[in-house]
Amino acid sequence: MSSETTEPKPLSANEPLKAGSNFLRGDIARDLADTSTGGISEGSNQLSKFHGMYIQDDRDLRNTLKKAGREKAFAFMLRVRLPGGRATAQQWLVLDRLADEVAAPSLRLTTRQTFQFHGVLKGNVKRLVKGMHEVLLDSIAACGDVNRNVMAPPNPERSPLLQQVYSDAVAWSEFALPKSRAYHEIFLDEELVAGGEPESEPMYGATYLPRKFKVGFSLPPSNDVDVFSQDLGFIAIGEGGRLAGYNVTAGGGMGMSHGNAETYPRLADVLGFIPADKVNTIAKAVLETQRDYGDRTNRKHARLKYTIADRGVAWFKAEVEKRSGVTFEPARPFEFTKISDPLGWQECADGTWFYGLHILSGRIKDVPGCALKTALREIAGMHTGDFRLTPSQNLSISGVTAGQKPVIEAILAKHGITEDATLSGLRINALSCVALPTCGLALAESERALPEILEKFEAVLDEAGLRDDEISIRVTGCPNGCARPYLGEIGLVGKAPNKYALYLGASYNGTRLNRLAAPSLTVDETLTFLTPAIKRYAAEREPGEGFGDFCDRAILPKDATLHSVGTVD
Ligand code: SRM
Ligand code: SF4
Repeated sequence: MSSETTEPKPLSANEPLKAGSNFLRGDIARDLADTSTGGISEGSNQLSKFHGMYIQDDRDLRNTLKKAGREKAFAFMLRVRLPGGRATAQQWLVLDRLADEVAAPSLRLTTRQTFQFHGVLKGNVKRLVKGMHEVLLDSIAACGDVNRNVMAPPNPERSPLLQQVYSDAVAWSEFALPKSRAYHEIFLDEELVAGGEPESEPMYGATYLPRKFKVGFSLPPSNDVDVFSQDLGFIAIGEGGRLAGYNVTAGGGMGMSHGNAETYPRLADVLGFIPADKVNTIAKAVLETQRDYGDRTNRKHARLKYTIADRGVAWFKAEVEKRSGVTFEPARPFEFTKISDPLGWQECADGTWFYGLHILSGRIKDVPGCALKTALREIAGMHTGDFRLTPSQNLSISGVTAGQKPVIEAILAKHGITEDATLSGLRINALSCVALPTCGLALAESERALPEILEKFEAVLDEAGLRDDEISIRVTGCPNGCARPYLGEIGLVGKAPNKYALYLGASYNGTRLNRLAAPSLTVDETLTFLTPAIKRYAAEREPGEGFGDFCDRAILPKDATLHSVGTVD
């Protein structure tokens, strides 16, 4: 037998780093205190991710600074932990103020229902964390090889069933928090308790997970959280208005690399049904299976989706059942019909109202003619309810009484926020990731290109009489998939400056991935490519047929390798 086949592959560099970090401390405190540079060491950067932040540099300034022989314009991105995307009005006010005082003054709502700060200078990081702590917010485990921000439908008071789903999502988020006190020591100056018990991570272990781990809860008919893109998903099953339990899904994920067939987006498999009180038991068994079997030698092959694809769903399901002591029942029937957020005023089951506000790319800032950040600050100042961040980077102003509605309307109008009634179906269903200038992995523009992309596409759709048709478009600056582009009926995935791979043919409801239609097009070439397809769609579609379904049926060549949602019994 040759030695190549028997020698174990070396662990990826992050593994010894985690093992030797004393539960995520490493040299972070030392590096933060070092005023000779705006950056931190690579090891500290990797470990900082577990505390919800990492260092970036302003890519717009890179070349100029390099030519001038100066250090990169380093600054931290910090992501808040916000299960189900819920923030109180008081928390909003504090985050808004902190954005002005210690960060780039905008706030960014993410595709996983939380806030990101950008442009936080090293010397301001602790001030930001302390400011958040005062209103009971933290950024623990918002990045890193741990359970990430847990997603859930954003407006629980729409029904008692949704409230239960939201509570289950929050309960898992709390359950899965790392036990290490490193965050409190490093960023909040918490003293070590002398003679205390040595620290341990009973669930994660000292090396945490092989990779990030994402959990989402959904309630049909809405698949707003894109449950099949999650490592672990819970599809709520209601019976007679009560929560009967959940269908469990596992093995979803979006990330891939261009030209590397060993990486791919994958939709989760449906494992079966469990009663609602078994959520944490099952989630822990899934997480621990991935902890023990996930690939720690190759970070591009380390997500749960590859563990399941390599070992088989049947093996995985049996392993989870063995570890949890829970036997999956056959999956219960469910149907997803929509993904978009309700916009404008919506009445809830408890008699309150919420206002669904469309926010392009989730960017909250003031621009001439539209002072969104100021308007939301004013609303937070009078609001007795709270705010809900949605999986589509939008915002619900929730828990509004009938008497407060005109006040909120007046504030929005005063600051120029009036567009919702005229939004095209494409714009309502558009997502984009951050990309340039902050994301170090971006190959092309995304958020900054989206307005132009939408205007150009809207012109074609208008001409075809399709302005109000809900067509989902998702744009990312690279193939990592942060705006879940492989579930967009139209997906534009950055390859190089103004070059995008075009993906088509996903189902609108997030149950079928799209496929590569053209490997590298400029935005204008994309339009040239799509215009005939859009015209044909307008003329030839079957009743109720979505654009993605039409492309799948009539535009794209048939592809036997197409991934779509599957069930194991
Ligand atoms: Fe993401 C990395 C932004 C949701 C897949 N993502 C990054 C980083 C941190 C870049 C980096 O590692 O250097 C980006 C920071 C950009 C910036 O300047 O802010 C980044 N991801 C985002 C956000 C902010 C996009 C947005 O515009 O909203 C989202 C924050 C979510 C949150 O609040 O936690 C975001 N990222 C996602 C999603 C969507 C989701 O989770 O529902 C995905 C696809 C789902 C998945 O994970 O499979 C996603 N991000 C990735 C990947 C690819 C992971 C993989 O398995 O291959 C990376 C790169 C990596 O991890 O190496 C990445
Ligand atoms: Fe950055 Fe790529 Fe994620 Fe966009 S998809 S935020 S470019 S990592």
